[in-house]
Amino acid sequence: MGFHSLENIEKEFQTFQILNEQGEIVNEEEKPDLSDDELKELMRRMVYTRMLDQRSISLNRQGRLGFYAPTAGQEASQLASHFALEKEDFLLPGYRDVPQIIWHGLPLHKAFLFSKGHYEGNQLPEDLNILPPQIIIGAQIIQAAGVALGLKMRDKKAVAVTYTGDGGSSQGDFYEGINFAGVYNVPAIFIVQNNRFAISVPVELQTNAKTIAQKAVAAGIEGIQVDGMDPLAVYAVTKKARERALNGEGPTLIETLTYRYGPHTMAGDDPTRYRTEETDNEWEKKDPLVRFRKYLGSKNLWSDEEEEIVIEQAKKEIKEAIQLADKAPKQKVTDLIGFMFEKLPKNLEEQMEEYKAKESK
Ligand SMILES: Cc1ncc(C[n+]2csc(CCOP(=O)(O)OP(=O)(O)O)c2C)c(N)n1
Ligand SMILES: [Mg+2]
Repeated sequence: MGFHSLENIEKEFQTFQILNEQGEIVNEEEKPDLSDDELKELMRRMVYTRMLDQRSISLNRQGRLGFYAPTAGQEASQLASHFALEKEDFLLPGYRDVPQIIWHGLPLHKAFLFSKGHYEGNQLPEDLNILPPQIIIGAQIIQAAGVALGLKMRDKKAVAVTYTGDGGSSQGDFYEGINFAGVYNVPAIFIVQNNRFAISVPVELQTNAKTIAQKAVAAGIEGIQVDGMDPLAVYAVTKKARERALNGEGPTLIETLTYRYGPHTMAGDDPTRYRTEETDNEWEKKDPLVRFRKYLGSKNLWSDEEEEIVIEQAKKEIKEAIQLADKAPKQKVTDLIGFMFEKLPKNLEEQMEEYKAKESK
């Protein structure tokens, strides 16, 4: 009667890997065609971003940053996928995906202003194809389908790429978004970073699906599960998904198996209450930086000295950016209202007058 097809489908979704935990190539055939300089650049970005994460956490603790969702552990998932994209591609990030938009071109001080809840943090350079990080879980999936449809209708050689988490893939918006992306055969890439938890809820408690990648089947689109701690594998699948999209072959759902070492956000959750030290250790052994360092080391492409230079540069730039963010003018309600509309509706006109009077005191 065909009732056992689920098992067959699940078998199709094996984790794709190129570089194992020891930094050895285990899948020569699929190894991406990256030059030595490109390999080093990807390593540089991961090291820089790990430092940015550490500094952001301490700046948050000092009260100099506001909202912050830690990223350590997810560097391959975030940066190797982004490394496969081009400037003309549109990014629709979630709140944890600030590194990707920084590497797409968002000035660091703007990222800090976003964290501080300052409106200048969401005023983006015109030529930068990004949307602000989405806080509503899953909402960016539908928007990505829409942006991709727009790209298709305008005949642009670009893709829309969105990121969400395992939790995000349980939202209605997720299914609606991938469904319509499939219907309209749009150039979209949906990246689900499965870090195994939605705040404290383990993935097993929010979906009965064995993989998130297999959710693509119901939408009639391609899906693949990849080792999200393996920079080469993440790069290769994203690159391929982009090529497919540009060839008119439609959207791809990529599930990256990854882990966040830190808390969900800096707002006070305590991971020790929902994760064991054992699991943390198990994932830290898979670390993308350690793995890539070993790989590049074996090719004589990376040294401690080079790493130190990147760390020092990151520290310097972070310091300058936070100083610049601190100098941003105090936010005014009149500006906030003013930015939103070319012509104010009646109720806001009244509020504008009220706040003009207050601010002039
Ligand atoms: C629609 C909606 N519901 C609930 C929340 C509260 N919330 C914020 S983050 C989060 C967990 C999301 O987990 P996941 O998608 O796995 O992403 P991760 O934080 O692990 O990167 C929840 C439930 C929200 N922001 N939006
Ligand atoms: Mg998650």
